[in-house]
Amino acid sequence: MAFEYIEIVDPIYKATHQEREEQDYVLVRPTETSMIPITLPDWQPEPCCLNKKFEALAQRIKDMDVQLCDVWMVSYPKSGTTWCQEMIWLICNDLNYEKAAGSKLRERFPFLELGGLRELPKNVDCFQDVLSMQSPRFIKTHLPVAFLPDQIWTVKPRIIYVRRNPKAIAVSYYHHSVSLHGYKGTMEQFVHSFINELQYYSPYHRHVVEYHSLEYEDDILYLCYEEMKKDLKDTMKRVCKFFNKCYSEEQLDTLAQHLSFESMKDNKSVNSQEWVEYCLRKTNREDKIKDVNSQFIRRGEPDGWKQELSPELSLEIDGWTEKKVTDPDQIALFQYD
Ligand code: PPS
Repeated sequence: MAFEYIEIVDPIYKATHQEREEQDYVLVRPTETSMIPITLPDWQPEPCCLNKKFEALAQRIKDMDVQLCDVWMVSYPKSGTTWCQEMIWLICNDLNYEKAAGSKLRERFPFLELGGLRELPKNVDCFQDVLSMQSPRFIKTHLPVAFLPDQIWTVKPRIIYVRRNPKAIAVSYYHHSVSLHGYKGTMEQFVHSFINELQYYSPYHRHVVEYHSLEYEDDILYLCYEEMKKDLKDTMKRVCKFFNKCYSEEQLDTLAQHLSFESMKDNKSVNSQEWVEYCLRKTNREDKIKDVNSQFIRRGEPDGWKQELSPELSLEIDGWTEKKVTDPDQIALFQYD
């Protein structure tokens, strides 16, 4: 077995997660990691918080065929993945806005392990969608390094990794969990379970550090949500260079407009709003459909967390980062203020 499954006994988890729609959280520890080209000394992957459903997918993902022309978009949840997916897909597809509008982002760029996290509608099988896609395949995953297919490390397709301020992630992830997972706890309880590494895909810092410690030559591109907010065109140009694509300034301006928060929010092909509505209806919370915080493309601000996170919780997140990240080379990955 390449994975070990560990029951969660933490009382915070017990107190707040039992009322979730999905209760079967579990810690998963990869045990076969010799192929992974990671530069961290004495590295061992930590157990990752996932759902028991993932057991049916874990080995299939590990053993899946990888293609050189695959494009793998990787992130910890709520880091700006959807924003990057739309940017990458358009840059790689000759800015074909018509084709983009004609099919949902989740079909153009499926979420590999979604079926291993939650119950999906009967006709949806995201893993199969990836396997049946025509090349080049665009694949979204939140999985940590040690869960990726073994063939990644020999075939070496392009990987794009995006990171975001953990305080912004905490707030965004809380609202996501309320609307999509029926989370019943408070923001404070949520942040505490995030700090205790008991949200899906936690531990957060290890996720970021491991991807930034790969020996993967020039085939990985690192992006940052806050840098995209500051200068989207600069990030777009880096992505174009990574994929050997060349567009005029005018074309890039049009793309920047297409990727703006306001435009993405109104774009049914990318905003996953029907998925949020499906989850709210399933749990008899139709009244929440119009709430600002139920919108998948919700607030889109780098500093929005300042209005939602108490100073105490903000300090707790700082203390958590200081405890988890002591290597001076890694500290910069978590400096946002
Ligand atoms: S997920 O569910 O993990 O795939 O979510 P992810 O796409 O990674 O992150 C969602 C947050 O990204 C914000 N977002 C944007 N911000 C700025 N500009 C654009 N165009 C944009 N598109 C998505 C989205 O609003 C979520 O952040 P919050 O802070 O909740 O608004």
